[in-house]
Amino acid sequence: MDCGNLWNRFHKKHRLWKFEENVEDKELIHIFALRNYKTMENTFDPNAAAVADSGIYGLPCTAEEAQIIIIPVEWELTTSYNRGTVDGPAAVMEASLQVDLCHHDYPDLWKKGIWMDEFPKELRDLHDTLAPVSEEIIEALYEGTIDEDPDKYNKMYADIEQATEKKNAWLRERIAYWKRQGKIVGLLGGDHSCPLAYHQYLHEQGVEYGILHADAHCDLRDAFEGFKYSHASIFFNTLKFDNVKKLVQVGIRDYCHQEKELTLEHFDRIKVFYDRDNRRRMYEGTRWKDIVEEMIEELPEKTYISIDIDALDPKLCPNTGTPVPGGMEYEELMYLLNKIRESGKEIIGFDLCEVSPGDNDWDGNVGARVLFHLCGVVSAE
Ligand SMILES: [Mn+2]
Repeated sequence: MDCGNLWNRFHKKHRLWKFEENVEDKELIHIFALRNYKTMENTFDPNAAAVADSGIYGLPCTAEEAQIIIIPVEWELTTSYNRGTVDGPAAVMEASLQVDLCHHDYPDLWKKGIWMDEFPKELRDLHDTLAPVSEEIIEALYEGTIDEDPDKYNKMYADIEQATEKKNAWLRERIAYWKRQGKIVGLLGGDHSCPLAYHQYLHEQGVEYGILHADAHCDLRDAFEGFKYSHASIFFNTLKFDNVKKLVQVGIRDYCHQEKELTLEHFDRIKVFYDRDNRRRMYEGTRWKDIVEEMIEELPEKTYISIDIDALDPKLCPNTGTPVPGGMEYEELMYLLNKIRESGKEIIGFDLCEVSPGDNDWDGNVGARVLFHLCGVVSAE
């Protein structure tokens, strides 16, 4: 797959909202929005194939009509193994057009409207400028040459930190903007460092909540490879906010000693349902239903859902940054998500990260379906 091309097509579509300085284009946006509005109300056929230039999942709704807003975050400066998740949002967008709209559990989901927001080109450009810088750092770490020129590398680390803070500030404002309009807001990564901005926003709002975190990794490292805002540190950074009452992790099967010690030290705040333990309990006759109920019991009334696609068996995400054998089956995750909704918990936000396109559209296809299901879960009455 030519990711550059995919990215261009995606941005061509979404840049429609970005030509603010150009009146002619503004009019075009208006006409475009109006036509889609009429189509959604009167003639949209949810059984037909998606047409080119329609919105995510082929839906014709405008941002105003949509109940659910997905903010794409094209960012992966700290990915240490396979890169590519920066193009995850474009891959999910593209694959979403192939998803049939009659959702098995939430058949009316499409009527609620899902809108893929913009990701400013200047932020993507900033990312692309710094990607080689972070690659050089990781290379120097690997080669053991990082200490040879501390000033140079400190400056490089600082540039990446600064850029990430700029991106996070933009994201916090964007989340706040849509929330003020009563929208349900989800983030689509990018690497797993991306949702930190969402937790910063919830901290600013003073919301007390818990997090259901599905992942192969704990992501509890106190910085990784020197990167403060590493994908492997998202929950170390998030747990610094004392309004985050509980972290419930599931699918975990690859972690370091430091992370395990942290979970033991903070056993009242971090509950890990290790993949191998879950699996062995099931081999011995415990039902997935019972394990899921234990997870839900740990969660406070307000719950945020964070999904790293690598929580799933790597057959479902072969191109993700750090695939690990084992993992959850697709339907186990769907079941867990449904049970959270059925429990009556208030789902206050969500993200899906680490979807990474390879040379076919499989990872995007799975990602688009996980995201569609998440949208059903968060918008169900
Ligand atoms: Mn992760």
